[in-house]
Amino acid sequence: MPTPSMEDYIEQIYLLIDQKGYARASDIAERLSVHPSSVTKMVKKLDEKDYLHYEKYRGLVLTDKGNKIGKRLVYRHELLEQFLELIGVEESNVYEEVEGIEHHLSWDSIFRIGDLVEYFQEDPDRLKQLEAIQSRNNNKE
Ligand SMILES: [Mn+2]
Repeated sequence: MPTPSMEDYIEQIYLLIDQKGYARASDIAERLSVHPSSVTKMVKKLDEKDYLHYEKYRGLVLTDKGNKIGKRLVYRHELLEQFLELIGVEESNVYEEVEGIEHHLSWDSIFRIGDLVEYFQEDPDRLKQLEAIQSRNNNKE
């Protein structure tokens, strides 16, 4: 199991390769707001654990194992964003909040939240009922 910090790196490397076709150390450093030397260190660690390797012309390449986990981490992040937005969390806070909680939930909880998102998406009336409760509670605050 990757540590939370390893998860952040795998997630960003997966996204960079998906979006740009490659993941440069400087891009990874920027996205994670870390020093490039930290990236070098972590890349070495991820290589040792067989999540990725470095190829001369392609740069960083995720292994099958790294790719599989990367995909799941991106799904988890996107699901949690969707969930917080759905329940009405202030949009400008959503990204940071997800970064804070994503590593601390079990996959069981993630999939159960997935069920709940589906529950609300399946029938817009359910969301209206939730919104009615929220405006009632807001009036009390
Ligand atoms: Mn994330």
